[in-house]
Amino acid sequence: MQRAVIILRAKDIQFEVTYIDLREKPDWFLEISPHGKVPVLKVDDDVLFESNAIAEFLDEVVPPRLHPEDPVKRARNRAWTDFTPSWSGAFGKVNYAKTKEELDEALEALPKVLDRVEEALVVERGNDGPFFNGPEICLVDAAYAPSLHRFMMIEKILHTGALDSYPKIQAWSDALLADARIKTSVPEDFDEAFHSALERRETYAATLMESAAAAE
Ligand SMILES: N[C@@H](CCC(=O)N[C@@H](CS)C(=O)NCC(=O)O)C(=O)O
Repeated sequence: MQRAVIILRAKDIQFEVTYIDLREKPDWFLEISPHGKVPVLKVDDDVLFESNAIAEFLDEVVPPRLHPEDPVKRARNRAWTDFTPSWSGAFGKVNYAKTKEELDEALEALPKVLDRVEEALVVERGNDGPFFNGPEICLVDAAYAPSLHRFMMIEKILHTGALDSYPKIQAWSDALLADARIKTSVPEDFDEAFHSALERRETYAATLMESAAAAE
């Protein structure tokens, strides 16, 4: 959902957003979402689903173009967007680890994705950024920002230092999270909702949050 909202904001498109309680999906949502998943985008009477399809649609119909004009660069951007399930899966294992052991295991696996993206930021870009392709935000930024956003929140609790040896990713993350289009891509109660999800999922991060609160 956040990724679609970032793109809508980057293109200054007027929209209304309805957040869905995924534990209690309303019937009207299940009727329009073929896989019962978010996001879906309703455009007049048409319903689009799957983040990649929605992103590509928005980029085709509303300027400014967020994809590179060069077809080779565009294909490589698409390839890096296709890598996001591996990327967000690896971060998800850190965020939602239930025990210290699970956390350590997840942190040990994280360099597998971090190494590849750090290298991509060096090799693909050839400039100082701050975004994936350079000075302008692009669809790859919109795809990676949600995981970085959640991880930086987790980092305030876990202090893993996982990005310390990845200066390009750290700088990219800083630029993304400082950007108004990304800052305003989540609901106002996002921090609270994320922390509640950590508690509900009985994560290791939630136990640290509880200990910190008890010590205050
Ligand atoms: N491949 C889909 C994945 C969407 C997806 O997994 N959405 C999650 C939330 S991030 C969801 O709706 N989960 C609810 C469920 O699976 O029941 C996309 O990129 O749009």
